[in-house]
Amino acid sequence: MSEFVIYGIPGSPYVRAALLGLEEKGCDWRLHALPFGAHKSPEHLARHPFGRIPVMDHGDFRLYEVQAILRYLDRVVPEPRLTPRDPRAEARMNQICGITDWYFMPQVSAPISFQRLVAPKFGLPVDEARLAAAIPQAEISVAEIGRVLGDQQFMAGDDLTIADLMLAPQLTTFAMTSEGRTIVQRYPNLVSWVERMNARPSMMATTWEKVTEMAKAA
Ligand SMILES: N[C@@H](CCC(=O)N[C@@H](CS)C(=O)NCC(=O)O)C(=O)O
Repeated sequence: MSEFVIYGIPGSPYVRAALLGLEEKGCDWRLHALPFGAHKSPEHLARHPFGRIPVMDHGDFRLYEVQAILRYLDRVVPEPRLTPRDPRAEARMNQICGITDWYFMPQVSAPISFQRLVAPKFGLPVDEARLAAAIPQAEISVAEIGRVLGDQQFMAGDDLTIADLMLAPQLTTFAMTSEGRTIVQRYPNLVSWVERMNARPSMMATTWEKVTEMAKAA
């Protein structure tokens, strides 16, 4: 099987979600690291006209959008399976993927986690007013994710699925911020899920530090 190549910037939660899928499947992959801001360069816009990361190459097949990447990966590398067979569990997986893309990313990760953890690393100003205004929506997102998780081990049941891989880079990072820690701690089931996810070899292999080291070594 051809190697998978991921174009992205170390630290991006969407890049990490793609890498998690590759790690969970035990695939050979390589990061084509881009410097901060290079996702808007003509070279990258030729790969991804919307100027986002990641982009994946698998042989002569190029794909962007992390849900599409993870679903493709689950088809071409069937084991371990990351999509439930049960229709309702699959629907829950899809629901969490949608919540991650439509609510958690724009309403929690961008206004809170990015400001607290990413902006300072790149010398960007922190917009405290935007951050404070995002707290009520963050509380809704976290409460709803906690409700969906219930007493299951993973977001769509007792097996790891694409939903966990989509959400983990964002929710575990949010839980590292002071605001996120306070909110997540209200839900012991989510605290356990965060610990369970952080303990997975795939998560440990794709921390910001590890991916930055890989980018430097490439
Ligand atoms: N729906 C896209 C979202 C990707 C995304 O938003 N990636 C962020 C990095 S985590 C990005 O490229 N941000 C650059 C920007 O918003 O200009 C996907 O699944 O790939």
